Amino acid sequence: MEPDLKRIFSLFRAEGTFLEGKSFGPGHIHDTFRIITAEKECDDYILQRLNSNVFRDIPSLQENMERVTGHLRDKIAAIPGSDVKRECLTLVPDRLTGKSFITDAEGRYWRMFVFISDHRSYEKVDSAHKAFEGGRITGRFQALLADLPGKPLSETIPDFHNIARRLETFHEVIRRDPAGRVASVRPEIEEITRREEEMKTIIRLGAEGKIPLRITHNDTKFNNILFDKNDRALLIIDLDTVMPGYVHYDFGDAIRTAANRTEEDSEDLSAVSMDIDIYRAYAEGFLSEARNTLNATETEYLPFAPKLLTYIMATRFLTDYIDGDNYYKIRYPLHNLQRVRVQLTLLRDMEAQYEDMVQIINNLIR
Ligand code: ADP
Ligand code: GN1
Ligand code: MG
Repeated sequence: MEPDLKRIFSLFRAEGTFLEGKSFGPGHIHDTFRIITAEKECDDYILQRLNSNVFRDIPSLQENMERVTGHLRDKIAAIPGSDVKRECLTLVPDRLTGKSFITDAEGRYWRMFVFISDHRSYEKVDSAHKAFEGGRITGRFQALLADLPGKPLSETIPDFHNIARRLETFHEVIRRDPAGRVASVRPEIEEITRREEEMKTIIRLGAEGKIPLRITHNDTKFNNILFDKNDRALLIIDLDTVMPGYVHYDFGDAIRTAANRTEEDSEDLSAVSMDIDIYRAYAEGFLSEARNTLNATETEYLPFAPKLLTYIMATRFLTDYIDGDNYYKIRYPLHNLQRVRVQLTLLRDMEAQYEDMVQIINNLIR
């Protein structure tokens, strides 16, 4: 049944009259709607019905979100010339309780943000300038959250980027083969399994105490960065997975998406490759903000991060395909498998360019 957006909107402490609500954006996880208000001077809003299959504890997730947006708001407000309303997400409270979410009659959770007007977002990146800007805003995000006070953030999805755990799940679903698809994806399974040990490098360094857990975004896919009309990066959105993690997760996922010459689900595998100029520009922007917070081992392993995140996504998409497509939204039956093939193609290309990737970071930190 279609949700009654007008009624749900009325439960939040928003300004303006509901004019229209429609599906919005490219997200794979929540149901996202843009609410347009009747008055020109009032903001529009983003209303989201949250995916509680993916996020099992929405109250804890929203508590993270309130702490993170509150901290960012205070710090950004202190930067001369900043525009807090456009450089930070604004949660709209429930009219009755003041909480940052509501539940509907079916027990589904909803939340609302002020819509960042007149923004741009990109699935792929066609200029070094946009890449630098994306890197800068993600590096700044990391630096601004380094002094978040209080207890550690909740793990909204436990072991989200823990590749050892992801691989356990992967092998478990292969054993069950619930949709009878394993026989048709043997080459892809082999590509994953032969890289398993190499891909545990980052968690191994963490366990050895060589790299620290930080507050990371964990979903720095390029379309989660919003730009203004002059292509200056405003902010990074989609804060559901902000939680303790390694810096490599943020750098890696951004390169995976920004430096790929085509979309994550491109039908044309020959178009998939990593643009090293985009990698360089993103790294430059990222390090311009984050380099002083990183230790030598963290920077040394930055070039490895894009390979890891591309591999993690290949593993997750393939797990979901074998499982019968229960996690990611798909638009056609082989959609997840196409995503797997794109990620594996991209990974092979990163491997081919790895020496250059290392050299670029070495030059930037010299
Ligand atoms: P998902 O986890 O499903 O990707 P997001 O939180 O990223 O959900 O939101 C989905 C899309 O909605 C984004 O890609 C973006 O286009 C849009 N969006 C989300 N929040 C805002 C906002 N405050 N202002 C403008 N657009 C937004
Ligand atoms: C999901 O929410 P969205 O669409 O930005 C996923 C990410 C993946 C991405 C792949 C909570 O991100 O981990 O990298 O799809 N988010 C979650 O497109 O699983
Ligand atoms: Mg998103």
